[in-house]
Amino acid sequence: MTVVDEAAATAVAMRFPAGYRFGAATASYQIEGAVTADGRGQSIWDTYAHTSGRIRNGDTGDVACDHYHRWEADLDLMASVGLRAYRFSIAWPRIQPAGRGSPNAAGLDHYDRLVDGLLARGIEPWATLYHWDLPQALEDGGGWTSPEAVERLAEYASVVARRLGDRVGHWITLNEPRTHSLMGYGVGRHAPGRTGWASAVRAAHHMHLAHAGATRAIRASAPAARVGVCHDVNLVVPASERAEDVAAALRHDGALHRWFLDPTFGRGYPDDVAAWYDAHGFLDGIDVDAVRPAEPIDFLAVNYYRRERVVDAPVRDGWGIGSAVLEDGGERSGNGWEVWPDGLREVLVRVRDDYAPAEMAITENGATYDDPPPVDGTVEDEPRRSYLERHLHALADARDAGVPVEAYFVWSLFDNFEWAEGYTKRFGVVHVDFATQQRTLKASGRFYANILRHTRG
Ligand code: GCO
Repeated sequence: MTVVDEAAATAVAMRFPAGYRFGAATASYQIEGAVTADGRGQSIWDTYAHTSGRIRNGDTGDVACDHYHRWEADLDLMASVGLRAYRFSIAWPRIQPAGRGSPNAAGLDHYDRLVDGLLARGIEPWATLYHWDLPQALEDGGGWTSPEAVERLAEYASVVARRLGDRVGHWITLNEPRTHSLMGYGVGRHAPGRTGWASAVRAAHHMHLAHAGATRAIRASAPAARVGVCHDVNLVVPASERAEDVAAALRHDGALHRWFLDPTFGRGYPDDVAAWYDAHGFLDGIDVDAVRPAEPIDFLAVNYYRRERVVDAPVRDGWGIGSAVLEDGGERSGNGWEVWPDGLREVLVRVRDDYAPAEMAITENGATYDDPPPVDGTVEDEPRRSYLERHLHALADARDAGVPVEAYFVWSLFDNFEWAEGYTKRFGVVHVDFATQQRTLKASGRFYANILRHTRG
């Protein structure tokens, strides 16, 4: 740690109370590997990744970070960084290999040990029930476009909560239903690779209902649990003052954010987007009122990465909502996302003003960069360190403005399987050599550890 880094870490740390919940996040398919171990069933990501042409370089999550086997050493690493909380996801096909019925004991045992291992190291477990690895058997029956998925998620939730609910205090039902529905069931760039805006809207509809059912199921088994759902919220702004761009930005924000946030807070779907969808036939066969009786949440989990500058764009073949995001200009991270630290504050303030959640958490925030290779036991990833520093100041600004954001999780702990990008995009504060499985703390990770040291409770 250089003198400059030390001063920067102290400057961040002094803006947070002692013991503030600083953590890191991961997701099962992105890190676990061991896809056939101990009775795990197949997920839509196994199928998708093994379909030629889908993933960059033909990468798959077959091995990933091999975390399923290395979890103990990985927990030691988390403890050495000083993490106070860890957000992980549970692989549904390890628990119910075919997506239904009696659980696979070995799968439950794995997460049981993981949770105990976290608690033994003083790290608070935050469990995401579903981070996109749907059992393939359910997809074969229609996946998220079928109402069957709603019932299945509730059954799975109750199995898991019965086993872990006595020790896991924070539950996130779904990770980013927006991304999962649009990318997986709309543009086909994620598993299961289905296309059509109507199928995405239908999938999202069932995710809303499934979140409510899973929330009830968790509470029935773990009455003290705090339950939330995770939405990704970018800062959306019109790229110009032209009325067309302003209107496009409103539609864009409506389809990507309000379509998800409004039902979460019991408001049903937003009228403007519903009218657009209706006019395009995207709501055929959907009972829009079914999402109105929302299940209250204890906290809202928000993933924040970037700003989107939106322009008006033509709708082709009934596809989309007539918006496009500018792909150049401004500061960009390694996958082209615009880096806009103050957007973290703006998004939190906006969500607080519009929806007034009792509590919030940033459950993902981070960036990919073309890191240099490890040298002398470290990776000099100054751009990521700086990203982290600036976003943590924005988080402190939001807290200073009275936003009740009680935890922060960096995405991600490890370099991992970045979905369609395979292993080409590294998001970790820990470098992973995928040939040797060697872990190396990056400069950003040292910086984070230093902040954690200075905020020790
Ligand atoms: C997400 C995903 C992560 C991604 C990250 C970077 O929730 O979008 O949770 O799995 O890896 O966002 O793209």
